[in-house]
Amino acid sequence: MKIVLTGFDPFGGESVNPAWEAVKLVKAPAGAELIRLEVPTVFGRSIRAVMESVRLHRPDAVVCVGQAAGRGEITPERVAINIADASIPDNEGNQPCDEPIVPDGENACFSTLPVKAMVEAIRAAGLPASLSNTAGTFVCNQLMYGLLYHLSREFPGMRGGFIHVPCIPEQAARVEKPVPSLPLPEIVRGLEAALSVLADA
Ligand code: PCA
Repeated sequence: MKIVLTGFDPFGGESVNPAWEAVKLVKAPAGAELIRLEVPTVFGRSIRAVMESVRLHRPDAVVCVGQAAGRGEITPERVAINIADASIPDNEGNQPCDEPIVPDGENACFSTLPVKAMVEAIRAAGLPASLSNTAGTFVCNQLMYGLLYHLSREFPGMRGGFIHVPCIPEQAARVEKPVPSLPLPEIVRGLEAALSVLADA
């Protein structure tokens, strides 16, 4: 099986994004091939970059990964909503307010990844995980929505979805207020556990 695995680049003044750092290190599950892609934290461009890779590689599944500062667990996302509402600018200065991602799109798209089994697999690996019911309203939610919107129309049957990961301790060490974090090797292990579910399915 082939899996496109994406991670966002640093944003919001950070110098690293644990999502891309982890994606670079994740080992493919037995019998699977991983295609890794660094995605710009930019509205619109991120969807185009991921769909370009999907059209080129025709994978069995697409798993996008992003940073969720403030979360202490690895959180597969259940749902993406059709709204872009940014509290900070993206990496090209875009800051949409209450804008639909796809003007004629459905209000929400559900992940087509086995999200609950992924949560169980991450926990079984000894790491904190829970199912999230909101991917926010910034670039991550927008990418997840755009991915699922396009997959349902162009590649029905191809699985897709999103996983948010915590900050790493090196990021938490640079700020005054307490931010939960998980060391990078643990994030990598958690993502490997999640992907193993896909390979076993
Ligand atoms: N996290 C942001 C965008 C890029 C990333 O890694 C988000 O949760 O929207």
